[in-house]
Amino acid sequence: MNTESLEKHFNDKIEEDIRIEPKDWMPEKYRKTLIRQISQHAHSEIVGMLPEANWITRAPTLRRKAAALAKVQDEAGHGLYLYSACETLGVERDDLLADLHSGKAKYSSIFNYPTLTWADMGAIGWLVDGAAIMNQVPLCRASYGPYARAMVRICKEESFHQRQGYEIMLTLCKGSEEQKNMAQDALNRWWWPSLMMFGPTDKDSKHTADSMRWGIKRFTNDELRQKFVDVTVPQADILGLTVPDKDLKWNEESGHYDFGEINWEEFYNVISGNGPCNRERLEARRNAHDKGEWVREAAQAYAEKKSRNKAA
Ligand code: FAQ
Repeated sequence: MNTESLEKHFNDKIEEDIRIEPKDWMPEKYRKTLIRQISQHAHSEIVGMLPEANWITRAPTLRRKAAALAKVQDEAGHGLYLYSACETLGVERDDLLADLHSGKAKYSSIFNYPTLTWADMGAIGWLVDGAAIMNQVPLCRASYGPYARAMVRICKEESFHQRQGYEIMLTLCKGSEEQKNMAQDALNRWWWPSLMMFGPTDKDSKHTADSMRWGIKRFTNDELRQKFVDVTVPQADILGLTVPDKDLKWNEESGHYDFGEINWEEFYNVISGNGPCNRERLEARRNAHDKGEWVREAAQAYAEKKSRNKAA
């Protein structure tokens, strides 16, 4: 088949919602977009372990400690499924990691904010995992098979994380005045960065049009952000907390909440490497990678020995 008919075959499959698989022909731009999005997503899961890992040793009870440990381990697993999905597109994991460690590759803006109190564990689960699920459930229907399949399992685990985060918030809000204030303070600090997770406005998004056409993204950044606000505001009401947005108002006509303007200058500052914790996060990742070298070498030596024994 020539390029034109290969392209037609690809477009027909997209049109009919038939999954694209690793060995299928795909346009170079589609492949590059997937590598960019999936690797950024994988890096986000791996860097996303750091803010919460900060609280494992200080969790208030054994039950909370066990849940925090399990959550952080889940995130490591998500990163690994996503790196594997990305490798099916013909890239090497070492190269992807090198791009993360050099600061070339992006990861979610949200993980560049500090976790100052235990209530931040609740706010991250409730808001950050909540935003992640809103964005990721539609990715279970992404046109690229390995990505969509990885997302199914990830979403199941993220929804558990969201619920345990909300339960932490609920416990704090039913506790002492000091605990409730801690919960409000965490909401104040995490609300706007959570809205930024959905990316630039549709007007400013570079990749949305192509990604929607190819069935990678099923909703635009603004559509998902609006859905998140609509489901999360009533959850804040149940907690008895105030969303830190003076312009937030139910709009009878549209059937959605109107909300205030996001600080886009802050967003672009964070994604260009100048957020409150960017340097600290990259430093921690580089250190962990260097310290893990002996583990990778041992695993490699073991795999080589096994295959030699098999061949003998
Ligand atoms: N942070 O043209 P668009 C999690 C970049 S959840 C940093 O709109 P696109 C779970 C974007 O990459 C978090 N960069 O791009 C968890 C592009 O840069 P480039 C991860 C951002 O791809 C929970 C440029 O701005 N989730 O980890 C952000 O169409 C709790 C222009 O943007 C995913 O990655 C941002 N917030 O839409 C773990 C989901 N937003 O490459 C631990 C999959 C945009 O041109 C604890 N990804 N940029 O230089 C997506 O759905 C999309 O990639 C979007 C961005 C929606 C993030």
